[in-house]
Amino acid sequence: MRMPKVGITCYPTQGGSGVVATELGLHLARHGCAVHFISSQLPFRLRAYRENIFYHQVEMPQYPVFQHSPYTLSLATVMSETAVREELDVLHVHYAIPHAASAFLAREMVGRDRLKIVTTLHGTDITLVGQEPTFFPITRFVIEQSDAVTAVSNFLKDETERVFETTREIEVIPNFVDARAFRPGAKPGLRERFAPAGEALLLHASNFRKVKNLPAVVQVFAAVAARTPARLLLLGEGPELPAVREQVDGLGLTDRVEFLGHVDELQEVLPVADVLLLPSLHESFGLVALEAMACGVVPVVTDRGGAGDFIQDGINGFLRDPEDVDGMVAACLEVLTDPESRHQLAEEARRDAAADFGAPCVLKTYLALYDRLLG
Ligand code: GMT
Repeated sequence: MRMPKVGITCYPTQGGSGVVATELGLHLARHGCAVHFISSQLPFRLRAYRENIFYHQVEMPQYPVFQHSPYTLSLATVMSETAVREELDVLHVHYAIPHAASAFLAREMVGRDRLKIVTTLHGTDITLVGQEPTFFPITRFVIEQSDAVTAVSNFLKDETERVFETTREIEVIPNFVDARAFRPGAKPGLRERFAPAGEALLLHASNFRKVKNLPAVVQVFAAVAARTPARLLLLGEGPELPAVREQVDGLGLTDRVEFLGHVDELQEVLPVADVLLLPSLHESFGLVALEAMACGVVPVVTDRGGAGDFIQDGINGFLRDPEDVDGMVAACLEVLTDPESRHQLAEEARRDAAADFGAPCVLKTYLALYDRLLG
């Protein structure tokens, strides 16, 4: 069987959609597919040479009449040129805006019969950005025009159908975790470095946007730390960071909260934690919660969104309303003060993440989709 040649476009920075796209490309390449990343910057997990992986940089020329360089057009050009030169079968774009629009233009230039577009919806492209009045019609258009559309959760599929009133078939293909990299067991000495007196460790990782509901992270931690010795690790950076620092200082928690900034190798830090907190206002999937589960860390996650596809409340983690601070505190305390319950939750979490959401299982689903499209 000939393996498909796939072009992948994503946001190359630390966001979950970029992580999923990059990991998918790496797994496809290991499987024998030629994978061509087309992006403005090398995705951060691709920094070493790897067989079957190619990178095509999209330049953004500056010109005096441009107020803003038209990235969407430059991307479409590199997509179409790469598709012709490398005989790509599929352009798989992650995040609809503007990637699916560029892919649409590229396919028009190359020929509809020669190139297929797969658009994977990740969340904010539908729940936030896509609903901006200036983007709404084009988001709906590119969803309709893609040869296949996937969403990372049932929640996101339903939201897309509801908001865009589309009848386009949307296949749910969940995010996945590489359970060989994300696994229990912290590096020797690392847990002691973060919790020198043997305190419990809570962890939150995100891009520190409003949607992540950071005030709740700090409130939950404050209430937990008042009842049991604990520390909080905050990973990531973003616009809400100054407000979080202020809240932490205001509550007198400065010496119990550690800000680690961007951490590329999340799998090295996650296993030190007891609990992962993700109380977002909504979260289409919550990849970091799945990665935490694979490391045997118990997730306490928002119930608004798609996390219910992989978290069973009280069995392998907890789902709580993002405003239910007391409920999240109670869930954390159950994990931290009842060793038997903690062991069962963590073990179940690790098993479920690796079995149903492990990379090999989800990779097969994407390959089957490409196969169907290419006939
Ligand atoms: O969470 C973000 O703000 C980043 C965003 C992205 O595009 O990287 O994350 C979205 O896609 C991730 C990967 O599929 C999902 O795990 C996140 O839940 C989703 N974010 C939201 O829905 C807020």
